[in-house]
Order: sequence, then structure tokens, then C-alpha cells
Amino acid sequence: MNDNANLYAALRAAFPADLDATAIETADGAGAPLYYTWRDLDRGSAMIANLLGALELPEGARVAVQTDKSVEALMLYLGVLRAGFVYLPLNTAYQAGEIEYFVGNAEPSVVVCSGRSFGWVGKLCFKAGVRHVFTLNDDRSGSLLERAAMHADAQVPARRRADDLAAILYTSGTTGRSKGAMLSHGNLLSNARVLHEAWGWRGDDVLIHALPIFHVHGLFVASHGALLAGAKMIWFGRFDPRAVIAQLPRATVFMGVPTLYVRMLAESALTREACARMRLFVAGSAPLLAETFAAWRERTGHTILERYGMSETIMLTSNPYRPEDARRAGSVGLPLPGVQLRIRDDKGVPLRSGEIGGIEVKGPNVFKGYWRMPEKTAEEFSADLFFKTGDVGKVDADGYVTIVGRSKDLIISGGYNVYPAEIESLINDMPGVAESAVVGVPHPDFGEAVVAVIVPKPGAALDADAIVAALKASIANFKVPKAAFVVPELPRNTMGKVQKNLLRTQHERLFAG
Ligand code: MCA
Ligand code: AMP
Repeated sequence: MNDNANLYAALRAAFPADLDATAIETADGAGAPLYYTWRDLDRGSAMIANLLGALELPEGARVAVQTDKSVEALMLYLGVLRAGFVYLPLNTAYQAGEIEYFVGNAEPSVVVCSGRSFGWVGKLCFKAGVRHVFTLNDDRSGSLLERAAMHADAQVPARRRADDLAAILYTSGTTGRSKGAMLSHGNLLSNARVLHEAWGWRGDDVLIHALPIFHVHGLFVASHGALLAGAKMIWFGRFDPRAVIAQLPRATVFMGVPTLYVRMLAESALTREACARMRLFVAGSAPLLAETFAAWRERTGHTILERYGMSETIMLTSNPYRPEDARRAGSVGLPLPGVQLRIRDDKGVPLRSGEIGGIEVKGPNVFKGYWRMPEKTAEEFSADLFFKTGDVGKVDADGYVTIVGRSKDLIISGGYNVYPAEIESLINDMPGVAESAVVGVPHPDFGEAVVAVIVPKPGAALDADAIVAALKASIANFKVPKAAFVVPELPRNTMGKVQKNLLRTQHERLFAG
């Protein structure tokens, strides 16, 4: 069996000897905590794998999942890996238009959604030819578990090669429509092993898991970290700063996007005593402000370890674990072992240390390409097969990487990515709109907030609030502009290109104070 590169086989091999020890303890919800043992994870994921195995799905079938966070949803992920199919997680905020695109593009054989969205998800899936639609709720109900319960609770992980596809994560990459980043079992396992070493994971660690499990940060970095260490997780269905702080005295590791740290700092219960047992706070997915880094150190005595990654690459760089004072505010640290990282200008000329240019990377963690988009894939790799991240940065003489901006037109709000082009095209299609520009401006809670600037057609009277309300009805809530303005025209340069930098400057104090 040891030549099976199925990621689940490696995770399972790391489970502790005592399978009756607690693997996951739930920490929110009205009721008492639930305790899941390692045996529960193994048996639950086996039953789901056996159910999927019995559906006679084609090789490489995609299983798309849009469910609330629950331990059973994690078992579903593990079950898909075990069965050797391809896991496709979807943000719970996505609405019909967004899901329709993903289903049409990925052509999943199985879709799992929550019971409350079955009406519309089921309808669009059956229309698109999806054969199996199951439900899974965060209270252990739904047709997925009912059906899985009829299957055996033991299963041998399907034989997979390191290069075989394990997951597809939709991201907009540098431009255009959402693209499915194809990650292999080998991509995921090699990165998890590197982080295991780099961050000193131990069997007696206790991870507070408070991130969603439909993106790299919560699904791979956090869950794989704990599973591969055989370490316990305290599991939050949703982030609640007070409830998380109440669990800190029992924990050793926490991971969050910067917004989570900002919200915890706003609570007086966050103290040195509360963090006495903690050994590691990790931040990423969006820039951590130097002031948050400093305030956290001041309040808790701990230095946040910032790292940098992407859906296409999983984790790329990390500040040092030891010594703690080698972690730098404003830097994402050093390339992880096995990752080659270079800075080049827009003509492909390599730059020296301290010079600013495009960040390009290569390594066993870098994805296989975009799902069914060979041209897009080719565009985003250099001739010598470095992936062009679309992030702009520099590397200091001592190897520390700093991200100074993005060449891709991307807004990161509370750790979620928003592509201005998507929002602009929806606004531009509304009656009376001539054109629009969507920009990100500083926001104290979300880091960046989405702002729309809209130009009416001659003679049209536009209501900015009505435009925002219409967007709210059709797209994921985190993409909806926090403010919108109707203006007579957009600022343009002599080439006729919209000067978004001027709009950003104009609105940079909108959410200040
Ligand atoms: C919620 N809202 C937001 C966001 N989240 N607005 C802008 N940006 C957001 N991220 C709005 C909703 O639209 C709603 O507005 C109101 O806030 C309350 O919604 P609710 O769902 O209750 O919000 P919340 O529970 O407080 O969520 C905030 C959050 C969440 C906990 C910060 O956004 C979150 O979990 N973010 C983490 C994202 C993440 O895991 N990213 C990792 C990506 P209204 O009331 O007007 O409707 S992986 C990645 O990037 C790479 C690979 C990496 O390096 O890790
Ligand atoms: P995603 O498409 O969700 O994988 O988001 C990846 C992008 O998030 C990267 O290309 C960066 O722009 C950004 N990102 C991730 N981690 C950091 C970080 N620590 N600092 C700044 N930006 C980050």
C-alpha cells in the first residue's frame, strides 16, 4: 500500500495510535460540544467514500460541495479523497448565477448542498445534467449521511499517483472569469509536509479551527496541519471572536485572516493570560497591517507568523517559526523549502534584491493548470515553467519577501477575493448605466472594501442604493460594494484607460475612523 500517493492514506497514517482519542471537539452552536474521535473520522469518511464508490462515477469525477461548515463536511472532503474523486469546494455565499457557472464549467457528477438551498441548487444541477445531488446540513442531517449510513465503515483508499487530481479550487487568477486551479494529491501532501516541519507541528497541539473550509487556508493549511500531526482541533462552524478567545487557554495553534485578528483585538478578554498555552498564531490570505502585528505582540506577548500563498500554489513563503523575533511585520517571510521564488520585470528580466517586480514561483506545490483552459494556463507560466502569481513584490538581501501590490486587478476583502471586472460587468448590464469602475479602498475591519463608481447614460437618473440592492440579490454578499457613487464621468489617462488609482485615492478615507 505504501506506494499509494492518495493524500488520505498519508493523513490516515498520521492518526495517533489511540483511535478513541478526541480528534475534533465542536465549540459553537447552542448545544453541548460534540466529540469526534479519530475512529469517527476514519469510519465516517469510509462510509462516504463507499457511497461515492457505489455510484459508478467516471474516473476523475468531480464532487462539488456547497455546505455549511461541520465536521461531517470535513469527512465528506476526506471521503472524496479516499474514493479517489476530485473535491470542488464552493463558498456558501455564492448565489444561483455563480453556482450555475461553476457547475457548467466543472461538470460535477455529484453535488452536495445544504437542505435549505436544495430547491434552487438541485434545480440548476439537474438542468445541467448532474446525476446526483445530496444534502448535508450542519446538524448531521441530510440525504448524504442517510445514504452513507447504508455503507460499510471500512475502505481502502483508492490507488492514486502523486500527479492525480485531488481538488479543483475556483479562482479568477490574474484576469477574467473564474478558473479552476487543479491541485494534485502530490501538491497537497508535499505542501502539508513542508508546513508540518516549518511550523513545528506536534501530536499534543490543539488547533482552533475557525476559518471556512471552502478555501485553501481553512481546508488545506489548517485541517491538513492538524490531521498530519495527529493533533486535536477545536472546531468553530463560524468565527466568533469572544468564543474563540474563550478557547485560547486550551489551545496551542490558531490560524486566521487579518480580519480575525483585528476583531479579536477589539475584545478586552484577549490577554497574555488567555494566550499562555499558545505556541503559534498564523496569519495570511491578505496583508497583515504592521499596526495589527504590533498591537497583537503588545497585548498577547506573541508575534504573529505571516505567510503567503494562493489557490494555485498552496503555501509559498513563511516567516520563521524560530526564532520568534525573526518574524517581520510587513514581510511574508522566506520561500518555503522546495519553493523557488524570483522577481522579474514585465519583460521577464530578473531583478536584483530590493528591486520591485512580478513574483514568480516553481515547486512541488504549484498546481497542474486551470481546468480545461490550456491557453490560460500557458499564459500564466513563463517559458521555464515558473508560475506568474500576479503579485508584485521584492526580496531583500537576506531573502525575506515583501508583497507591495498586485498586477492583477483584485480586491481582498476579509480574506475573500473580489474581481472588479465581475462586478463592473454586472453593473454595466443594468438599465441606464453607461460604465462603471470598481475599486478596493482601506477598511478597518475587512482590510479592503469594495467601492463602485458608476456613470449613467445620458439622460438616465441612477440610484446608487438601488444598484447595490440589485447586486445583493444576485451575487455573494462579500462582493457587494460597501459604497457606490454616481458620477458624470470616470477619470481617464491620455490612452483612455480608467485611472483606478485616482478613484482609490479619492475614496481612501471613506471608511477611516
Ligand atoms: C462578511 N461580509 C463581508 C465579508 N464577510 N464583507 C466583505 N468582505 C468579507 N470577507 C459581510 C456580509 O456581506 C454581511 O453584510 C456582513 O458582513 C455579515 O456577514 P457574516 O457572514 O455574518 O460575516 P462574518 O461571519 O462576520 O464574516 C466575516 C469573516 C469572513 C469571518 C471575516 O469573511 C471570513 O471567514 N473570512 C475568511 C475568508 C478566508 O478564509 N479566506 C481564505 C482564502 P450584509 O449584512 O450587508 O449582508 S484562501 C487564500 O486566500 C489563500 C490561498 C491564502 O493565502 O490563504
Ligand atoms: P486566492 O486566490 O484566494 O488563492 O488568493 C491568493 C492571493 O491572496 C495572493 O495572490 C495574494 O495576492 C493574496 N495573499 C495571500 N496571502 C497574503 C499575505 N500574507 N499578504 C498579502 N497578500 C496575500
